[in-house]
Amino acid sequence: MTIPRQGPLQDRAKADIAQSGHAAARPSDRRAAELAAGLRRSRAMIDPKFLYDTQGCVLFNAICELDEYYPTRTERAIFETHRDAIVGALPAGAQWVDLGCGDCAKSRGFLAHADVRRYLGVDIAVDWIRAEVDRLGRQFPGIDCVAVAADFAQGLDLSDELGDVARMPPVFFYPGSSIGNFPPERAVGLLGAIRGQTGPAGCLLISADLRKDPGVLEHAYADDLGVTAAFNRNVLRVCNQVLGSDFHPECFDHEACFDAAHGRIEMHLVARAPQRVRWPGGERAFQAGEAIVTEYSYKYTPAQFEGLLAEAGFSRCRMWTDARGWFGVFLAQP
Ligand code: AVI
Repeated sequence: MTIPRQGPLQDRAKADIAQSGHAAARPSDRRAAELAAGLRRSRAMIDPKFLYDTQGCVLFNAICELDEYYPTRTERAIFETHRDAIVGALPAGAQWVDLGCGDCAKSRGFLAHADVRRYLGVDIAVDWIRAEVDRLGRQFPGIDCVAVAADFAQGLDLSDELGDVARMPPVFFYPGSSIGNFPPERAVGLLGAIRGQTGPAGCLLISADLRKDPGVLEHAYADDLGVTAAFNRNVLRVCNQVLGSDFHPECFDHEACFDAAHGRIEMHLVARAPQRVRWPGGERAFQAGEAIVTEYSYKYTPAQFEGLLAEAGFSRCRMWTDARGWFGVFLAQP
């Protein structure tokens, strides 16, 4: 199973999977308390990390195959079309730092062509990825492949693992446009932490989803088959498991709308009729039409994203995109 790149969201689901091979059956009080706090807010919220239990990850993988969900295949096409130019811009003798590496699939195409001496697969679910990193090591015997446990959504410090970055410049790799699931100020924090570890010759290869017609965006997050709706509603099932609530997922409609003021897709679950949801120690009434916010996905213009990279301390930036200019792969350098 492939889990989406770690954003502000999937870290705990990965930890559960790392520990038990499936989402935890008896989640911690902390998770329950976090869910209850979000549901009590005047605008109810469920943190998007709860979207990614085992079933949520399977549904996310299905989303990536949908006609409407262009990011995955567009990024793949950009990588394939511009592989030589991207590889040509990378430092020689690099250490490849795959942030939220999962099954390492996206790195493989680069490792076959770039001058890489070391591969660091970074993920919170280190037990889960170790087998994948070992497999990568067998495929590329000339590259020293290492799995590193880090919850980089909470802060990134790989200085011990990276060693002398002037001698072996790091190429940080963060594909999948997961940076868009962070609010911009948190995105700058993560990008700044990466910049603080590039050294003089390292760089960051990162993808971001770009602004486009809101109709295209909304369709990508509300597909005709209803896969994204199932993915979104599944979070109420997770909520019932973790919090012990009595949500009826079928009583909520999936909604995805583009908020132009914030430049983000918002995923909502909208109550179909007035209803009351109870859990041990709490309850929440929903009026018909009242929404729970479950995820933000920020979309940037190239200039806006370059601005974030500049704010984080990167002074040079190149972008590769597709013919429609829907998706951007950025190479940021000190
Ligand atoms: C993981 N992340 C980049 C996806 C996105 O597009 O923001 C999550 C997603 N949510 C609904 N569809 C996909």
